[in-house]
Parts: sequence; structure tokens; C-alpha cells
Amino acid sequence: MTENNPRVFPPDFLWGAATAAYQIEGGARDGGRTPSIWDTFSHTPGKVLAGDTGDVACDHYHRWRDDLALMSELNLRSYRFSVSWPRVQPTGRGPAVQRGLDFYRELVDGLLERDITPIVTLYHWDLPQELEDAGGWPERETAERFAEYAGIVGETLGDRVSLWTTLNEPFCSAFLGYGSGVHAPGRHDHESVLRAAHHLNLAHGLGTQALRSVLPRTAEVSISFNPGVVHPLNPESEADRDAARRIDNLHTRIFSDPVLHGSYPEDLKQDTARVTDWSFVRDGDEATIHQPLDSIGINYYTTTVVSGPVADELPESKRADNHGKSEHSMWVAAEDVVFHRPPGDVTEMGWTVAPSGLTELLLRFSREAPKLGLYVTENGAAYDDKPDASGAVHDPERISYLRQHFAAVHDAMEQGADVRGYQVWSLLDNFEWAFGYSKRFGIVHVDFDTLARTPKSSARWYAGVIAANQLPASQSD
Ligand code: PNW
Repeated sequence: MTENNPRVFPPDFLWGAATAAYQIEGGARDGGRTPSIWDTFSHTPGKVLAGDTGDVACDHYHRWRDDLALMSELNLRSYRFSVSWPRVQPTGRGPAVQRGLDFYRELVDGLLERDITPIVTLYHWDLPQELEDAGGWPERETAERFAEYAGIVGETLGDRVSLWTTLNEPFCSAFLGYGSGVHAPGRHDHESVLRAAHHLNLAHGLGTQALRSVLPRTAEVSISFNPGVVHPLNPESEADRDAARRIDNLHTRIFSDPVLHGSYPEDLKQDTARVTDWSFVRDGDEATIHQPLDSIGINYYTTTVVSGPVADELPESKRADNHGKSEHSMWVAAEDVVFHRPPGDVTEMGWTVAPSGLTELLLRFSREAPKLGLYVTENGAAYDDKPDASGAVHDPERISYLRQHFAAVHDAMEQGADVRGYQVWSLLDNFEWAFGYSKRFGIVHVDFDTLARTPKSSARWYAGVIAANQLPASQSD
């Protein structure tokens, strides 16, 4: 549509990049840090591809100064990172460790010196192992412990950080952690999934209250969802539409309804009645979860197509395993739903490139929560990037992926969505959870033998987009 006009972004649009503590820091035993569920999980044989762990990862814990220089070189205006809970509060209870807090304070000061806006995520999946030993997210106490931890970090960084995110993708914590078991702690039990989802929601609510009590009034509080864009295979089919409704409830509304509107969807409770009576939801919990927020973070990678049961098993080329292969279905009371791969190019994850889904999601949430700002807190793609003979890393597919998604964000803004920023996933190639180091999402290449960082051509291209604050109309890079 705007092929001949450049797509111009607002002057204060917060371009940036995102990472997460366990995926980049390493320094697993430094400064009094104790194991999180991801240390335990990655050290359990068979859980992570090739036995990879985050023990060293990108060694960002020791190289953060170099990484800051890299961010400046790439013109980043924001940097979204997460705080490692067991680095700050090793057992998940009691007093904080000063060295842990100091690490993040120095990092934040370094960002501010460079005019890069820090966006702090409090929980990106690294639960202190001791809290999992006490029952983990299926237990209410974990939500209460999270609130205490949120208060500690808020008190320490509140004078210098103005953008706060409570949780990253509670969907993955609950469904992949306690349902399919492909993520830590690797459990699979359907009632635990729903209990975990509720206590993650409660953690968000209690954590937001704790943050508000220590942060200046100008600070913004948010949560990052990875909502599903779920389309029925055949929109004419009642069974396919019902499959889409049930998956949307489990993927998205189980979190966004209580957070944004203060109650769980009634049909979700009915659909799952044979799994649980939901008695773990106490009077007042939904009101606690429903805290006033300033913005919503949207993480988006691909679109999902579902149907009701089909006669024959789909061939691999038509099947979507977007959430990782597991013998245990995580789809509570929706095990019968079949996931189809949408047409189009796929990334190394097997995820179809579907930029219009991002426009759709941003418009959905801008209608659902018209007063809240939106940030795309993650979006990006894995490709098989290798340095050439000269050491340069060319990743034209990633440039194409990003270009299409920037245009999709711009489309949503033209249609009224209040999108305030975009953080690419990810700054660095890193520990891609169950896939270890085999999947590279970075705009900066990391050699995991030498830990050398090399900006890929997409990083240079992105730096140019940020400097111009617009997407060039021409297709040539
Ligand atoms: C998100 N799924 O993870 C995370 O927030 C990042 O830490 C991660 O590196 C990135 O996306 C790329 O995967 C997801 O199976 C992991 O549905 C798995 C799924 C979704 C998101």
C-alpha cells in the first residue's frame, strides 16, 4: 500500500532489543547466585538439546560493558532485560544479596549514561529452585514470594528505571513448564497448569501492588504476553471455530481477561470443569489480578491455525509444532485440537512468517484496552547464520522478516493502535531454552567457543532504520 512512501515512525518511538537473564548471563555461580529451575532442568540429561546449559551462555555477566558499547553502536534507544531472581534473592525468600542488586544497578547506570532506556522484566522463567521444591507456581505461596521480590528490585532500581514488566509470557511458564514439560520444571499435569496460570496472574497482581508502593508515580508497569493469533482452518466449520475458541482461551484469555478485565472467561471454566473446580481461585483474587496498568507488552512470532480432529495424522510438513514436541499435550481439555502449519516461508524454528498476525494482535489489544500503550516487547526469527570467509555474517532472511514486521506494526499504528516501542528478539544469539545454542535469534552473532560478538547485516540494517526512524520504501538493503 505504502510501497512508494517511507513508513515514518513517531520521533520518540522506543526502538530497541531484548534479552533474558538465563539466556545470556552465564555466571551461574557468581556472586552467591543459586540454581533456578532452568539450571536444574538444563543439567538433567535429555531435557535440552545437546546437553546445553546456561552456565556460561554469552557470559554477559562478565562482558556487559562490551555489550553496552554494542548497543550504542547499533543506535538502540531501549534495552529490555530481565533480572535473575536467584541472583538477587537466592532462595526466593528473605534478604537480598547486595552483589546481585549491584550488578543490575551498574547495568542500568551504564544504559542511562548512553541514553538507552532500560525496560526491566522481573520474571523471565528463572524461578529459584527452592521455590519449585516447595511446589512452584501451582502453589499460592510462590505468588506471595514474587511480590516480595518485586518490592526488593523496585526499591533498588525505582529511582532510575521507569518501565517495568512483571512477568514474561506467563503462558510458557504454565503450559510449557507444567503441561507439555518441554520447559522447566518439566512437569506434566493439567490441574497444575491451571493452578500455575492462576498463581502467575496473582503474582502479577500482587507484584504490581508491591511495585506501585515503592516506585515513583511516573513509573510505568506492564506485563508481556505472548498471545496466540489463532485462526480456524476452515472458518465455515463449527468444529474448527470451536477449536480456535478453546485454544484462544488457553493461550491468551486465561491471562489477559483477569489482568485486563478482572475475571476468567466463563466458557474456559466450563470447558475445563472435568480437570478442576477452580477452587484455588479465592474471593478477591480476580480483583487483585486486575491492577491498573500503563501498557501491555506483546511478544509475537507466528500465527496458529487449528482444526477439530482429522481422520489421518498430518504429515510433518503440514503440522505445526510451534510449542515443541512432547508426548504430553499441554492443551487442557483441548487435546483433540490439531495444529496446522499455515502456508508461507518458515524460520529455523519451523514457525511460519506471518506479519499480518502482528497487526491483528496489536489492533485486538488496542480495542480491548484502549487506554493502555502497547510495546512489541519481542519479535524476531531464528536462522542458520554462519560467518563467511571474511568473518562477516549475512542474514538477508532476518532483514526481510524484520522489514515485514516493522511494516505490520506501522499498519496497526495507522489504524489507531498506540504502539510506543519495539524490541527485537534478540540482541545476541543465546540459550534458546530446550533448543540450547542450536537456534540463533540474535541480530548479533555469538561464537560460543570464543564468545566473540559480530553484528550481523540485520544489525547494521536495523541501526539504519533507527537512525532514519523510518522504513525505507525501496526493497534494496
Ligand atoms: C519466547 N512456544 O519464548 C521467549 O520470551 C524468549 O525467551 C525466547 O527466546 C523467544 O520467545 C524465542 O523462542 C517462547 O513454544 C518459547 O510457544 C517457546 C514458545 C513461545 C515463546
